[in-house]
Amino acid sequence: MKIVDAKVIVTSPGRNFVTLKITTDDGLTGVGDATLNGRELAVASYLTEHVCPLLIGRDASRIEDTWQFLYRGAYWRRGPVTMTAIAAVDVALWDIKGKSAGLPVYQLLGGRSRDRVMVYGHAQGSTIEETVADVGRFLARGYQAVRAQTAVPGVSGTYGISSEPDRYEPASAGLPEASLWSTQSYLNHVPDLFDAIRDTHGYDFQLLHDVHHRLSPIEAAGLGKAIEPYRLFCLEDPTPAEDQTAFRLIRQHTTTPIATGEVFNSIMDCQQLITERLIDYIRTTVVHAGGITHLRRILSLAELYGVRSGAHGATDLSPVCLAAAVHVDTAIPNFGIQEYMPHTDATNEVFPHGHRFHDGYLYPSEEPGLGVDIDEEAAATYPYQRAYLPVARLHDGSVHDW
Ligand code: GCO
Ligand code: MG
Repeated sequence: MKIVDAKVIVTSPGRNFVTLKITTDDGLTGVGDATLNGRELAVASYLTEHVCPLLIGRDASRIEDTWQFLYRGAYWRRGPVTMTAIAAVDVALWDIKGKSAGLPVYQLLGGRSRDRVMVYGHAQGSTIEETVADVGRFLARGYQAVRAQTAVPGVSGTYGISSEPDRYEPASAGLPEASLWSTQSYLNHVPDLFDAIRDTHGYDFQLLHDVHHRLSPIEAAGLGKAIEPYRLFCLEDPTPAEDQTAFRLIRQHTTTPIATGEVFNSIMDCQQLITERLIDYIRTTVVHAGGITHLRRILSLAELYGVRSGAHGATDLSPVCLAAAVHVDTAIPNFGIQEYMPHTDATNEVFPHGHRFHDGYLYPSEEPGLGVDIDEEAAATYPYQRAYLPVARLHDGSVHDW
C-alpha cells in the first residue's frame, strides 16, 4: 500500500482550513487536518515544500515509522507549524488504515471505553444576565457541561463573546484586531458571573471557564481560590501555558481544577505539568500535538498521573480534527471532556462527516476510517482569506499575553 499522492487543500467556508489528502496505489484516500489558526499558509507550505515529497512511495501502513521519520528524522523538532504538519500526515494514515481494515479508527485504538463523549458548549453574553440565560439554553438542550464567558465592563470586544448563538469566530479577516484587556476589571467582575449562574441553575451540571492565558500566577491562584465555592469542572488556561512552573504556585493556593495545553504541540510542553500533577485536564489536540500517534503518548503519560483529557475543540479545528478527536475520546481510559463548538453549515458542506452530536454528547462515526471527507469541489468555491486572532493591549497601550 504505497502513497502515490499527497495534496494540500486550503479552503475558507467562513474561516480558513488546511487539509492534507493522501492517496494510495490501491485507491484509498485519507484526510488530516492541518489548520493552524492565523498561520495557515505556513503549514500548507511546510507540507507542500518539505513533507509531501517525502511521502510519495512510502508504505502507508507504517504510521509509527512515518511519524518517527518526520519528527526524529528532521533536525528541527517541535513547534506548532512542524507538529501540525506531522499531525495531518499521521491522521490521514490512520484514516487509510481504518479504511483498509474496514474498521472505524476507535476500534484500531482498542475499541470503546465509553458509549458517548461528554462535551461542553459555549454560553456567552454581553452581561452577566445574558450569560446566565444562555447557560439555561444549553441546559435545556441536554448539555451536561457548559463553559461560561461574559463581556468584562470597560473591556471592549472581550474575546469569546459574539452575537452569534453557540459559537464565536476566533479570527477575523484582515489584519489583527486590537482588543483591550484589564485584569482588574476582569477579576472584579468574573466571580459574580459564577455566583449568578449557580444561584439560578444550581450545581447539577459541569461549569467551565476560559481565562485565555491572561493572568499572572498569583492572580490566577487568587481567582481559583475565590471561586472554589462555585465548584468549577475546570478553570482553563489561567496563565501563559509555556511557563510550566507557574502552575506550582497556582496549585499551592487553590483546589479549583486546572486545564491547559491547547497551544502545546509536544509531550515536552506538558511533561512537568503532568508528572508533578500540576493540572487536572490536558487540552492538547490531535491537530496541534502531532496527530493521534503523539497525542496518545501524551494521554498515556497523563493517565499514569491521574490527569484526564479535555481536548480543545473551537471552530478553527476542522471537522476532520473533530472526527479524529471523537475516536480518541471514545477509546482512551482517561477521558475528561471534549470542547464542542458546532461548525457552520458551509463548513459542514465542505467536510461531510459521520460523527454526530446528540443531547450533550458526541458519537463517533461507524464508517471505516475517520468517517469524514473533504468535498473538493465545494472547497474550491471558498478561497483563502488572510485572517488573524486579535491582539490584546492594556489601557496604557502595551501588548498583553494571550
Ligand atoms: C478555546 C479557545 C479558542 C482559541 C482558538 C485559537 O478554548 O476554545 O481558547 O477560542 O483561542 O481556538 O485558535
Ligand atoms: Mg481556550
